Amino acid sequence: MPHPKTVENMFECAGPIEYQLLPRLIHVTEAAAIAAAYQMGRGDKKFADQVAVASMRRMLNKLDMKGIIKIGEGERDEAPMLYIGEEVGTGVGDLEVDIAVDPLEGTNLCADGCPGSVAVMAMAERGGIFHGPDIYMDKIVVGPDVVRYEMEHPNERIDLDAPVRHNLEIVAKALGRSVEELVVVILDRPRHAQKITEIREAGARVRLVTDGDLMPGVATAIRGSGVHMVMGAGGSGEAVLTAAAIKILGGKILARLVLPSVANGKSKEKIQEEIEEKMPRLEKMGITLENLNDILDTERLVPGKDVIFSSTAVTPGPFLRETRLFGGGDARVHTISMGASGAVRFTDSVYIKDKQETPLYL
Ligand code: VTB
Ligand code: MG
Ligand code: MG
Repeated sequence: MPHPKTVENMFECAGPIEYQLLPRLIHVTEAAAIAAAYQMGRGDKKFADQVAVASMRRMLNKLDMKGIIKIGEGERDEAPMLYIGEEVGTGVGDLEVDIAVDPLEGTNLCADGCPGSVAVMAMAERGGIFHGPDIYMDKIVVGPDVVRYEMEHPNERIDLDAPVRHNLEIVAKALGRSVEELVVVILDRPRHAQKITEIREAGARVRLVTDGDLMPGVATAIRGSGVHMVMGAGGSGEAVLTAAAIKILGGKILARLVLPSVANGKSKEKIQEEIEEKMPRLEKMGITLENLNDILDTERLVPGKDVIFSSTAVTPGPFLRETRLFGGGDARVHTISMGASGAVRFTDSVYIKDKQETPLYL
């Protein structure tokens, strides 16, 4: 997708998905975020998730497209809505779209009223989104400064297998600061104990999050967000959604599938059992025991050309304000949305049902 030099040639640069669906995608994540915001802090993460899923699905079904959920709420038998393979959209028109959704990313955070929960989704043309199985992915996420630095210094590259210190030093040089000044976001999990120690020993600062490493990944590509790098294993769906945004923003993600049993240190028998259970599904996606350990880069995770992404904050995030609720169902929502042409929008939207009854709170 060519990048626009001016706003005036934006229309020519945007692909059909971006042109036709991006303005509507914003409303899809906004609606899901508002639904979830009503459940914020009520301690019921399942219900919060459920209302976000239902809202997102109703909105998706209003869009003129032939959409298929590629990353969703799980397999058909375990998820009643937005399951992998579900067809969404009106079916009108000729847009064939692959979709990745996380209607409420950070369900615990929302239920506890803590920062970091969002409604998020991405779309691309058919085949444009990696739809691996729902197992962990280890990853490193960095912003566009690092990509530029790598182009200028071909021998210095971020490497998932390199010592943590090596990667931190590259990020520090790319950002023109010291390792001590970097902030690395990582999920606070026992599986990351070693990595957290290594990051600290290398001198960088760690921000542990109890959940939600997707938006911090996006934040690495946004100056002033205070996040320079994301590391560690999280959901593969979350990694692919991160990849969609990071591809548009010119950053970089390196990832690798991790069988859950390995990450959780289970017994050998249990590991074998789980591999056997997961392998048929993996093989359908071209993943075998031989290439399971391959590095999946941004292009492999999101090969699509006409990629769009939208995320609306339910609770406050590194660069988005939370959804605020006013009288009678009115709401104010903060969203980041973007398309492959390079158009990135931060929208601060207010929805008023009755102009007489509710004065505008701006
Ligand atoms: C990961 C992470 C997500 O849930 O999927 C995590 O990527 C689940 O990991 O951002 P655990 O199984 O260790 O809890 C989130 O934190 C929230 O969906
Ligand atoms: Mg979810
Ligand atoms: Mg999630």
